[in-house]
Amino acid sequence: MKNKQGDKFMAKATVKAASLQSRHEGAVPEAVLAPAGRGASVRVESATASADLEHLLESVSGSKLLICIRGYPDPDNIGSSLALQWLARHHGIESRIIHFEEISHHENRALVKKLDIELDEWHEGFDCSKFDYYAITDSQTAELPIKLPPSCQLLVFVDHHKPLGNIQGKFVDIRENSGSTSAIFGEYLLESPHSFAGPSPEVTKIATALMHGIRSDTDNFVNATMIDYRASEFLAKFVDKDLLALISRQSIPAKTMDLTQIALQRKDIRATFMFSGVGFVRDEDRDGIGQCADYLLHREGIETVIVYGVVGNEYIDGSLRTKSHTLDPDKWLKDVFGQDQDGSYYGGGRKDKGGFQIPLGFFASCSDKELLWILIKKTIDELFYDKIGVEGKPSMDGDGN
Ligand SMILES: [Mn+2]
Repeated sequence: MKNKQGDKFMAKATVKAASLQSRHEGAVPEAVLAPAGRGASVRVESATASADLEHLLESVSGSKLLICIRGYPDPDNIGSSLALQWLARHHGIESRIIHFEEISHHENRALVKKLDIELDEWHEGFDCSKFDYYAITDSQTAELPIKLPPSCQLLVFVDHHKPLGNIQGKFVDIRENSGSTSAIFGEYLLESPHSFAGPSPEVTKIATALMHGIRSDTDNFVNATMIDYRASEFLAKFVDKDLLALISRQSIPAKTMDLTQIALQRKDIRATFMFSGVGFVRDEDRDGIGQCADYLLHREGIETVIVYGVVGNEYIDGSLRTKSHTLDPDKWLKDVFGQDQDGSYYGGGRKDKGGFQIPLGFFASCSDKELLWILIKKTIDELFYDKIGVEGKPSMDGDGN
């Protein structure tokens, strides 16, 4: 019965979104609507989005929702998940937030600990069968690393990246013109008839998490858009400023510092590009790769930095950071690495950052790690050199190890 109601909602939302599109000249993001037809997902836009979400949640009142954090938990997906949990609860929907990867970044561990956020880490014994629906926020795809029961359907999908493939959910709101998913959820809360207002410890917790999400995804508002500003203006009233400062001013872990030193030693500068292969990195230090790239981008004359390494002896993980006005990280990484056999891209990104992951597969069992790294580094570097049109000679700067 619930599904039937959900389908009804979908038809309504299609009509709403279509009428909106004609009203908003110039301000409509590229893909407001997915192609109509059987099973087509609905992409809604601001102004109806929050009302549509409220209607949908009301239509499945009494159900159980699994809110999934795809990839590594970060401020944007944690804040968004908390906000969705709050909205769902006001419609009598019980939910759990689950993540599949470890919380590896020290700031994110501080966020969860200081705000006392309840997240479940996936484990074999986790019972998915009781959930009627699932939701995904802040992710480019709706694929999960686990199999949910076939009856469990995608209820809510909200994101601000370029989507990978067609997302089929009952409510899909993808806004590439937002700097963060947290801002989109800030808008839902602002427009919610359930009055998101303090003072209450829960409102403070959610607002602080969302504000941290917006700040961290927009590089402290440098890349913020109107959606981020509007949400921040609203959330600021409820934020615990001391706590926010505490969460975002954590010291850099020694491991990240070490990794940055290695990245500097192994830097390979080609025109305005800096590449650095840091070798084998422990799984829990994986976020250090992105932090290294952030740091190296400060170097004068460098516009784009790519740091990569082998994480957990399982896959090659890389982070791209750029301040170039012309380089599109998403397109650049997709051009360099292409797709796997299933048609999924190895890399992607947005505005000023991107990343890639390439499984080592069979080669993970190679006993000579030194040799394996030489092979990996040569292969990756040649792809980069080819892309930017330089020969694979030793660089003028750095030893290029
Ligand atoms: Mn995000």
